[in-house]
Amino acid sequence: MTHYNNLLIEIKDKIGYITINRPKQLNALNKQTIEELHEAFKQLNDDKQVRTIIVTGSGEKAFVAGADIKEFMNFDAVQGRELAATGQALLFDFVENLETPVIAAINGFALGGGLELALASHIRIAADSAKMGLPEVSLGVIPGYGGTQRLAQIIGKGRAMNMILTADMIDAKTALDYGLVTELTTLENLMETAVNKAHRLMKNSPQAQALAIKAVNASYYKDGFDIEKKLFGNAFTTSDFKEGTTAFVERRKPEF
Ligand code: DAK
Repeated sequence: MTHYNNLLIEIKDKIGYITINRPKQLNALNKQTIEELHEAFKQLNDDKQVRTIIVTGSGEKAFVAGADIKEFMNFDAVQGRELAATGQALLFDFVENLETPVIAAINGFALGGGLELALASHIRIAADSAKMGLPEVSLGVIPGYGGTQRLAQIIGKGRAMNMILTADMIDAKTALDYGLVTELTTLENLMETAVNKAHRLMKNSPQAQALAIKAVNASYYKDGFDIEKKLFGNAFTTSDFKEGTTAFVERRKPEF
């Protein structure tokens, strides 16, 4: 099996496990992790022994606390736009359109790109201690990995607008009320709950499930994803982006 620096991979009882393993950075997605995730999802999807994939974060604190702010803070508009497009193709669109069902087991903070990864997954289960949000506008940028589209698709435009414009996190109970996740459990029982769900899925036809994923997704492809990429790139030219990301690194509140 391929060696990964930032992921742990395991296959057991027809379930493929992907654990994002950068706990010191709260599993933030840097470029290398996104590339490794692409490889891992591809490898597990191509392995016909694997019938369901569970993705989670290592440690007790975070699923994924977003894209790696320290990495993207110096990007310009062209880099921002390109990286958004590459990231979506490699990971977010890729996962959404995978033939093998993907369960996101949200064990803690799922923020920005982290929530976007969960949104691209087919089923979301969370620990009752988890917190979710799209804090991008607090950094002077917008969700660039499909969040403006998929969040609204899943929880409705009004709630999505509220979450995106306030940049506030919601707790797990609210996420369940919103239908952002379909099941809550304790952190201790999270993996067991995800495994039970995987076994439930595996009773059904994988070929039909692959077709169903395609069919459900088909009704959601509109220009929105392309417009998001373009506007995301534009955000990198603003003074607010510079201020927002610099304030994060300097551990102070941004002044917009
Ligand atoms: N990136 C890099 N490092 C991060 C990080 C992140 N997103 N989140 C946390 N860390 C690091 C912290 O800097 C800290 O590192 P050290 O200072 O120890 O070296 C360590 O993880 C522990 O974090 P805290 O000390 O902050 O832990 P707390 O418990 O106090 O707070 C927190 C937990 C989750 C509330 C806080 O860490 C936090 O607010 N994190 C940032 C959340 C966030 O704003 N995430 C980014 C959302 S924006 C792009 C495409 C998409 C995007 C960007 C670019 N391109 C294509 C270019 C998407 C952007 C986003 O995801």
